[in-house]
Amino acid sequence: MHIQWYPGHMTKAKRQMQEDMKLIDLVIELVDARIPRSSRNPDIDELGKNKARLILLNKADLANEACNEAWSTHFKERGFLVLKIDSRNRGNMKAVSALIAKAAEEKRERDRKRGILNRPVRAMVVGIPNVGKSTFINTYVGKAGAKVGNKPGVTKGKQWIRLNKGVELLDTPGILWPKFEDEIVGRNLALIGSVKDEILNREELALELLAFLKEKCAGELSARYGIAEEQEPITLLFEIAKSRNCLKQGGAFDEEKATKLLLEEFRGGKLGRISLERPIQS
Ligand SMILES: Nc1nc2c(ncn2[C@@H]2O[C@H](COP(=O)(O)OP(=O)(O)OP(=O)(O)O)[C@@H](O)[C@H]2O)c(=O)[nH]1
Ligand SMILES: [Mg+2]
Repeated sequence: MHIQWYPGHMTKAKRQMQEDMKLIDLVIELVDARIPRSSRNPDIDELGKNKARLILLNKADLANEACNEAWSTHFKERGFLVLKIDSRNRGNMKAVSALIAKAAEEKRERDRKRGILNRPVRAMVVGIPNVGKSTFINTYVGKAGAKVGNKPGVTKGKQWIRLNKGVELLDTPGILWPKFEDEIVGRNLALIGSVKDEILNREELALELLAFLKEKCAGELSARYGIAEEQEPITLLFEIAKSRNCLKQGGAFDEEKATKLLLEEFRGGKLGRISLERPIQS
């Protein structure tokens, strides 16, 4: 499935991020724990190459726990400071603070040598659309300062959130990249809801999800919808429409409604904690 979504505000946002890199000490990169590979913007490594780096595996509550562990190890082995979190949960934020402090040690040392005391750590929060950047900032800060919404493209411009914890956070709009090298990356981003739904062929996406679930997560579809899994994706979709009584006017089964329902339930974790990617064994 060929998917591409790079609206104008993302080009602008990327330019702005490049500009703001000069002002910050640390890049906090949120990736989606269900697709840590596909949700890493390749531009970030280049943009943040001389900065301290932190990776948060966000929405870890929606991803498979064994995969979360494997991904944490994967990124740690590559020299990143990593934490898996549910950004809506305040209880996770103490560990984040500790990690930010660790990431900023070098900066503080540099400051000390130059006689600067207590200059706050400035961090830019980056990541793909809808990954939870604004939610993370609000929970970390303890109040709703940044606008949040369950669709991609909610944050349109940058916004500094100043804290009295010695940290300043910069919220940024989620950005994608002009071309996905791999079609699977586009598919994965669409499945978790980081691509605007209006540009997608949703039924095709649902069929790809069904094929994936049937193969990699045996039992989940039958547990949720009471259907036999050994059927073609298109039949599975029809079976879901049947089991959930998705009907058109006149009584025919409505695949479009079933598509919507399936994608929403997957995105909301109703089908269980499902990771779409595992680290490649090296
Ligand atoms: N289950 C779960 N949902 C989360 C988590 N973090 C954020 N969300 C939800 O994800 C949706 C998107 O959150 P936002 O904070 O607006 O995402 P964003 O990265 O700022 O998005 P843009 O501004 O569009 O780039 C909201 O519905 C949040 O409630 C998490 O850790 N777990
Ligand atoms: Mg936002």
